[in-house]
Amino acid sequence: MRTNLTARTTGNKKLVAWVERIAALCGPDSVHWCDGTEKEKAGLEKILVGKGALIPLNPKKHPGSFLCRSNPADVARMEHRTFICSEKESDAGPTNNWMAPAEMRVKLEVLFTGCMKGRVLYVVPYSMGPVGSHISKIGVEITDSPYVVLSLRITTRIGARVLKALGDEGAFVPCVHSVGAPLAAGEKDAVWPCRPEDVYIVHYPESREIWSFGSGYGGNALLGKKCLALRIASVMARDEGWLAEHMLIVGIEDPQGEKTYIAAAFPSACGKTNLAMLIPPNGFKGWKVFTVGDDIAWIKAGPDGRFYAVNAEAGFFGVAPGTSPLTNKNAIESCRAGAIFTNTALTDDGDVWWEGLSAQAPKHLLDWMGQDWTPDCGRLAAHPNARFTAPAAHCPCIDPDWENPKGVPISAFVFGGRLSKNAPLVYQSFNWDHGVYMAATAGSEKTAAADNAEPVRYDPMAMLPFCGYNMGDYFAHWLQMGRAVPRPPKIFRVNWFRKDAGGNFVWPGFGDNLRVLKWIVDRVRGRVGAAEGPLGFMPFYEDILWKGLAYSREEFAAVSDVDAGEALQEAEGQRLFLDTFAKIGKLPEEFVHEQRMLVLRLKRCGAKWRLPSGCKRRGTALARKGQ
Ligand code: O2Y
Ligand code: MN
Repeated sequence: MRTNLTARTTGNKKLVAWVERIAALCGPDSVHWCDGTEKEKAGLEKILVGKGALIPLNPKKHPGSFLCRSNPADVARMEHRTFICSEKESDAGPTNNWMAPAEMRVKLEVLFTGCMKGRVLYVVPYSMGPVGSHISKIGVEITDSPYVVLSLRITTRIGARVLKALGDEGAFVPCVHSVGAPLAAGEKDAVWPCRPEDVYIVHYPESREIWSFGSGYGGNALLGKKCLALRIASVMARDEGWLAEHMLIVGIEDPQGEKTYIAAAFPSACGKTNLAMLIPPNGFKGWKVFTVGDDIAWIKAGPDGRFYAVNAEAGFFGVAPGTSPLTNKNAIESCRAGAIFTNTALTDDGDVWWEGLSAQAPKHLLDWMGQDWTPDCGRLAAHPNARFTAPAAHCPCIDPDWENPKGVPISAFVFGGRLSKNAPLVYQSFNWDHGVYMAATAGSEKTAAADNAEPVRYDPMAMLPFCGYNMGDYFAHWLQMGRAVPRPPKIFRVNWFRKDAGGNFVWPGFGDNLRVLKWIVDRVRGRVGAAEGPLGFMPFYEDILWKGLAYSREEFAAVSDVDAGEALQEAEGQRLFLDTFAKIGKLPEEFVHEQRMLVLRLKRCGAKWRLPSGCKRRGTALARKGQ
């Protein structure tokens, strides 16, 4: 077997022995240790362009960028094929797929034997978090997909500098990935090799290993992202006393130059990347918003007792459809150069296009499957999960401290979802435990709900598909984390998606969400008071900066008022959801208490809780309530 470097490239004996073992199992034609250089990148691009897997885009529109079309059966994360193989089933918990590790290892041994025949085995050392940061971790992904190598090169830090940071004795998370399509001698390769019928995304939390077979797409194959940075890291975080969260990190700077960092968790389809790159609305002269990360935050207590967060990633893997210069100019700019687009459409002049990019679709395109497409053909041009992979460093609003190895200090945690009824625009928890309860009962309405029986898909901390251990223990870990530091961040819930009886959104969203974030900043800085509602502390109309937006007191009431009957029904939904954990003895007692208090407050507040009028003069509300 050929290898481009001798094992002496790294003195890490464990790493070398592991690579040799996996190479012997998978039987590739050669082994390539990735150094992360431009030369290596150019070589991989040449291979992929040569076989038609990457289409170079018009260099005037997107210099150094490519379009890639996946197999139509391999277009998204596959939760039903994702497993947490802990020794005990109870350690995976009721929200994960589990299989006994010994049983899974037998299955994988069969699948991986000879699976890289005819291919190159790439060894990709990568760092999640800034190289060398005390919050960062090193992973090494073995993959037979050059597309994965190029994508990891954007979304993480790879190569020689990572091997150097690893050193001879450093620990790494071993990640094995194969598209599962060995090639017989002389056999022509598929443009997107994969084996969708045999996909396995497997995590062994005790030995901290990841194995992925059969898919080349996104979270299934870029193992640093959901697999390491969330599922395995959540286990590490539990054991080591930190938090690995599905959160964006955003810095808000006021006109005086004072910056406040917020970490926010949302389930998919809630505009997380848009919030991370928000452009201040009219009326916010002098305000600036900076992006630290759009998807994954690793958070540790600092020496001053505050929580500090790093973005675990180095790039964005954002949903393309719906992203436009109007909805997210910064994302569009981030992927202008050096980007990989997957499953978007291709214009006749070598540009990419997707639904929502422009008001008018081009007259002719090649769709995400390479078929001729016209606006009247009745098909989508881009796949709904089409993605752009772009370096975070290209984001015009990237925070100057986004690679600070110390992380950035977090003042508030925000949890959201997509809820059309009753859930208010914003409220703050009464205390840490109440905030953790609010986070654990966040969720989104099921998009295709056929009935009203269970309209909310609860997604605690937006971690349902990503928590690598029993979610009941995860709740306890969160409760404990707040006690471990003297000044834990304040906790808020938001909902941008409330609708009126006619089905229209009652909050403008996008840049105007800064009005809510500003209130959050004012709360954590002790500048404004709040009304004590049944769900939490709520903003007075007077304490929101309305400049540049005509939004009446009545309209604000329509996003803030709480219908007690509906909220009690929702509380019952929460109780039923949490009962899953109560039944296995994993529901924290604090949650039972919070649940009781919530019901009690709702029963005492009358049929409808209405936001009281605050004081006309700014800041005086502080003296009234909530401090
Ligand atoms: O379909 C995929 O593989 C991507 S899923 C994803 C990608 C970027 C950020 N977040 C997510 C997610 O599912 O939360
Ligand atoms: Mn995500």
